[in-house]
Amino acid sequence: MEKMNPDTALIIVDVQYDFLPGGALAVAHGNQIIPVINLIQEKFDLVVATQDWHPANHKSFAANHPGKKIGEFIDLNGLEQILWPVHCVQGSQGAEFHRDLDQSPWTAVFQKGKNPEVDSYSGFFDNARRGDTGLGDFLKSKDIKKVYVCGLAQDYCVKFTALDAKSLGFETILIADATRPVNLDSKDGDRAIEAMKEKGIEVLLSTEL
Ligand code: VGL
Ligand code: ZN
Repeated sequence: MEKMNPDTALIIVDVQYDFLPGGALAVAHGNQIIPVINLIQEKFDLVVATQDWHPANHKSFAANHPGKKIGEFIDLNGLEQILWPVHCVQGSQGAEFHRDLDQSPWTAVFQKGKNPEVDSYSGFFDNARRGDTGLGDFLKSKDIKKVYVCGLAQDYCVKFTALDAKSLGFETILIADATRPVNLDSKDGDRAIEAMKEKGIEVLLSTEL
């Protein structure tokens, strides 16, 4: 398989059991992206992954707000926060990467969502843009100019990772068939694609790489 230019990296977002069918915050058909990612990984010299990695007391969990339900919105330290089911708790099976996903090409894993006071959809920064996972500096240290983004979920962590990559100056491409939306609203996946395109993110299929 022909390799991409060495200034190019693949970012695999949150392909963890809790986001896959049967998981706590399952993305419908999320498992279908695994063989696609395994195939395209071989084209990249640099592959990194992100991992949603919450402490059990994370304030994005409805269970940590007595009387509140999943899907309700709260104010969390000045940011609007949707309440999620308990997911990707540090050390739990649900936080592990799916066993069928080939991790052997990965150079690094960037964990996010560790601060219980703020959610962290992007693999670069938390939602308040205070905490930094180090992913941006890592990519720059490797002279990466262009990033391809895939994984879960298209309308949350993939979208915000791609938007932050673009805002940091990386040429950014979404691999549309290597991501799936959680679609709390049935249009969220499509809206996420539009929001990314609007910011200059290119959308391609894995077959076009
Ligand atoms: C995600 C909701 C909460 C994601 C993570 O990976 O898209 N979504 N935490
Ligand atoms: Zn999360």
